[in-house]
Amino acid sequence: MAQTTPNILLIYTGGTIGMVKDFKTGALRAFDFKTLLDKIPELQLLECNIETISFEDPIDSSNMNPNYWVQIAEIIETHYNSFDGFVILHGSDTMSYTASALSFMLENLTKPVVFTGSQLPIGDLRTDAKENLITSIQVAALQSNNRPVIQEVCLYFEYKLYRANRTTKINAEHFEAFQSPNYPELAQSGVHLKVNSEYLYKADVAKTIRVHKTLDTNVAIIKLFPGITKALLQSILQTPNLKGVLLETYGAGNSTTEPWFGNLLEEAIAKGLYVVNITQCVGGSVIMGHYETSNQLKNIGVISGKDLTTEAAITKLMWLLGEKIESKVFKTMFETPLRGEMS
Ligand code: ASN
Repeated sequence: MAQTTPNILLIYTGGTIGMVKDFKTGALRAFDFKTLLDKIPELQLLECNIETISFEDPIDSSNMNPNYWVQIAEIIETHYNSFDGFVILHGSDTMSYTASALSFMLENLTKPVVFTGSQLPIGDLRTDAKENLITSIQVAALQSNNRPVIQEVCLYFEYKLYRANRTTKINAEHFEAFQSPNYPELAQSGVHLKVNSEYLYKADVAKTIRVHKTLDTNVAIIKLFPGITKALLQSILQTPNLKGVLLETYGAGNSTTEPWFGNLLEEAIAKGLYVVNITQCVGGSVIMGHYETSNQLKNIGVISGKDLTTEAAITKLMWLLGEKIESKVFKTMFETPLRGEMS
């Protein structure tokens, strides 16, 4: 079968990657993405057609929020049939949150959506932006029998391609800023681009894409620490309209067994609050009931977040709440892998 040239849409949302240094003043300023191909001539060597769309006001990703996630999802939805792959340029700080959210929002995705960014601006002499950008485009353009090789939301950074909803930012300075602690890399970039096909998400190509745009932000993350007070937990649980809580527990999902702690959670769950148990550990999984210190959580109906990252857990919670999933199936649905986000 003759190979057609892939069409790639590059969506610029902001972040360090899109900045250039003004060599006279030394100041960093946003880059005009319309002239991207002139500024990075190497892109013309890639065997694909590239078009770009930029947020009107690019943002530092610390200002990201679900309204912007919907904006990105809508850009992909509008252009879904005209492009073979999408590359999203995003600040690294909250990239794992946005990319995890998009993995849930884009149901039946059969094309690559590759998030990337950089630690140094694209105009910096020692920048990591060029390699990240060029390889991300190559990954998005990979085809086999005129079908995209990657059919999921992923994140490319410093020579590694990860499943997006398995990633977390682990370093504020190193070029290797991300990690996927509980799932293997999807590809490595060296002299060759090595795709680990056995770990790729197997999309059902017969289904059509469905874009979900309602996210409920009435959620909270409570990180346990030795000495956490009843007053603190009580005040968080009394937040008006609170519908879901991520409890960041110790180790394999363990918490204090002081009665006030379990009682407050039990009361809140009885009133309809969803409480999800995820671990503070970078790697590994929650196994409620493994220790006595997690038995009470299991018995009062706490949901197991298993080996979800915080980023995937909070966005899955916002999304399932937004979908208004019935309470009797909410726990089962949360505990089921829906986009390869949990083991
Ligand atoms: N603060 C920047 C951002 O997340 C950091 C970066 O992109 N490296 O937008």
